[in-house]
Amino acid sequence: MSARISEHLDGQRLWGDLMALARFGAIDLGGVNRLALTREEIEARQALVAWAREIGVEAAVDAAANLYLRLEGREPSLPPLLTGSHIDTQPTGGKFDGAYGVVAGLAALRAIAASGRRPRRSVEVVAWMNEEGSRFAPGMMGSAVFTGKRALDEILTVRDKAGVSVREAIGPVLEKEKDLLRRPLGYPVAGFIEAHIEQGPTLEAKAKTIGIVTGIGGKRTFRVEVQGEPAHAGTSTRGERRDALVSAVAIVGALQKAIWDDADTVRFTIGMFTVTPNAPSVVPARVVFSVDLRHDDDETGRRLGDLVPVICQQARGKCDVTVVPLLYDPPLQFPASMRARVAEAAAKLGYASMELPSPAGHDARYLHYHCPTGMVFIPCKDGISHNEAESITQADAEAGARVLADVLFALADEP
Ligand code: HGY
Ligand code: MN
Ligand code: MN
Repeated sequence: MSARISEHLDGQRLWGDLMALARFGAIDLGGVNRLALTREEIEARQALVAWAREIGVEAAVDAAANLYLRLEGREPSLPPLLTGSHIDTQPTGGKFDGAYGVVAGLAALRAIAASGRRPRRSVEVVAWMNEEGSRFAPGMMGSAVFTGKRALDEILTVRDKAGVSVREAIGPVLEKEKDLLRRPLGYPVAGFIEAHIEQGPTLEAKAKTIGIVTGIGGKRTFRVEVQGEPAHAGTSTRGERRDALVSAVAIVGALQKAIWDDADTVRFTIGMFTVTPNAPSVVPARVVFSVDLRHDDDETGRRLGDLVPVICQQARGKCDVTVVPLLYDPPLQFPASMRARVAEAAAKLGYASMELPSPAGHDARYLHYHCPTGMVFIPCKDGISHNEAESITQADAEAGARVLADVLFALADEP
């Protein structure tokens, strides 16, 4: 019987699964557009369930459409070990953000099954619903509801730009998966380990194969609604107008001036910006835009985030403005015990590793408050992500999955 589970990891199959999953929502330039709860994601979920069933792993789903692939342990009544990530993407997403963690988790289950050994605890791969938050904001809805950070009823009312609610979008998913076991939300979990691409340049620059993630930076998001009045572009004078675009541009300029810092440590992004009615000869009546503010220091994040509504009011001009806070997640540090597990597994496998923080958000952020949580990073080319050009090597994909498999088995088999 082999010493390590990772010796049974099938890297070829792992890579093949990543390429196969990327076909669901494939777009030009090698990217993927697989938004939460869309047909493309339903089809990708079906593929995951089929792959899991090949090794006798049963699938389950909960009321938030989180998908669970469970490899039973010797003592199934014990709280399971969870791994996984998300398979929804950004509109100009890559093949690997999220998908890598789910596919690597499934590869780890296959390796355990192939080893002929079963750990005490069951091990489950989870595809958390709507991590990216690009169709329905804020993101990380599935893990937030599972861990009780948000109420299911609250997220079900959120609507996308077309006015479709999460409730209306989740229906077809649960209908398609009506043959799957149903899971309660928030059940006890022994631990969560998420494998993810770094989405930054550090590991590649330092020639490290494995990232031992120390924690996740703070994140605050808002929706800003600027309300003016539609008018004729030819007959209304500037003095008469309540032009929502003029006010929105003034607000954006004031926010950037107040929040961007010379040291470039604050990540301030306005990624979504919609104008209504968005017609060439109509003075803009309404502008809605997003604010995404990140910082690894909680006091700075609090101070700068608190400025957002104040500055919006000050710079609104003749329009009305409403600022809707969506998310306030403080920075966190993963427990040393989980970081040590990742470091130990990487060292035993001979992979160069280093500790580093994650400025990007992940579902591990919420699982951290539910059970002992850690993350394993692998490098991505030039740190590119949320971009069709996102790229990793097969060797790094396999290395991360091997570390994941050994960590999962060690944690799941603990006395
Ligand atoms: O936005 C984030 O940090 C994550 O990639 N969704
Ligand atoms: Mn991600
Ligand atoms: Mn992402």
